[in-house]
Amino acid sequence: MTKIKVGIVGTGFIGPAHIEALRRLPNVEVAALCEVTIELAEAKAKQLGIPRWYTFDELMKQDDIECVHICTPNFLHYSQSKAALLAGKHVVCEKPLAKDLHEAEELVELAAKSGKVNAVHFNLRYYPLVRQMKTMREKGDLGDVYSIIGSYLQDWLFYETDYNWRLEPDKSGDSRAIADIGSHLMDIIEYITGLKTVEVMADFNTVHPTRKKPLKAIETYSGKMLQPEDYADVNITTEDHANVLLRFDNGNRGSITVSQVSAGRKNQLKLEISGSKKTFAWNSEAPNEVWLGNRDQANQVLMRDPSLAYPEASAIMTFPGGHNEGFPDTSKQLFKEVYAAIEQGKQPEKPSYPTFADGYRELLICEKILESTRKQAWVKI
Ligand code: SOE
Repeated sequence: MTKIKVGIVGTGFIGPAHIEALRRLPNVEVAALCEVTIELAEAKAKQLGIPRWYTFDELMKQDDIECVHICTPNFLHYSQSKAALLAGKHVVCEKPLAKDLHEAEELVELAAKSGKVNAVHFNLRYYPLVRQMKTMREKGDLGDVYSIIGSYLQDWLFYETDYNWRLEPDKSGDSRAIADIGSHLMDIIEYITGLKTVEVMADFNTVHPTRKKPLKAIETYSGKMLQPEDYADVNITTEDHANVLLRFDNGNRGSITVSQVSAGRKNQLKLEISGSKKTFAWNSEAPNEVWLGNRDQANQVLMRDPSLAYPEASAIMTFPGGHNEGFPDTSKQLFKEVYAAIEQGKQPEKPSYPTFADGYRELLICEKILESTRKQAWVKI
């Protein structure tokens, strides 16, 4: 069997997560990586056990590399995805797809013209019980959606001494908490319910208007290791915390809260979707169970188990019930669907995985949320 050769662009927090997930697929070989300098590329390749290493431009010239994964800071996603498509490669890009809507639009068009497979790493869709909730809704088990309450809370930016490139708008964009984690939440809300968000009213807060920037380079989540003398003061303009009211295209309402300064909440997405038949409640920190709330009978807890779920959801489970699956499995399941398409050589008409068009949609929602907090008014999407 010839395996599909893949190149990884960027090796911070998420690049190695892509590598691990790809290594669990039988039809894929992680053949190369690239970094900003050839020295760093070599060091990372040796550390991660990757046989070939390059700078970005050199990686693009490798004809045997069929697909690249863009795992760099946000401001590079557009130029690197564009270059990869122009070099004739399939592209899996981290979210957000680009820094603004114009860039994202261009990528959607370019990808469509190229016919190459394009995907965005909205991996939370691949928690099996997220797919189960979507399938239950499609089969009518939820009924009409009455209300949605969501939150995504983290604490890795809790202290003013916590720092990362995501705090710098020129690298990350003008929104932070909403773009970084609110985007996942907004994506799975639309994915599960099938509704479109049509209007938003947002209120942002920057809890730490000044932060202490480390004087040496650090990677996502590793700032906890620094000492006080290693910092300089920096003004922060992006949000640590945001509340957003939502109106959906069925006329009903919802709200989300996102925060990167909630002590003890490491990486918790919670969702409560109430319909005319029941309520779904799910928490990403305990992803192997979903609570099903009923008005006229006892509430239920459905555990992730391929023998209990709809086939659409058990298709993305590898292990039996009680053998918990988590964050690393989500990327594996997403890539499994992406590489099935790559085997066919082109983007399918109706991809099962999130595409550049979904990346565009998320940027559009985030941009409207930003506009709303600036105007302190409802904004239509
Ligand atoms: C950082 O906040 C981050 O890594 C996000 O960028 C991811 O999308 C999410 O998985 C966890 O947190």
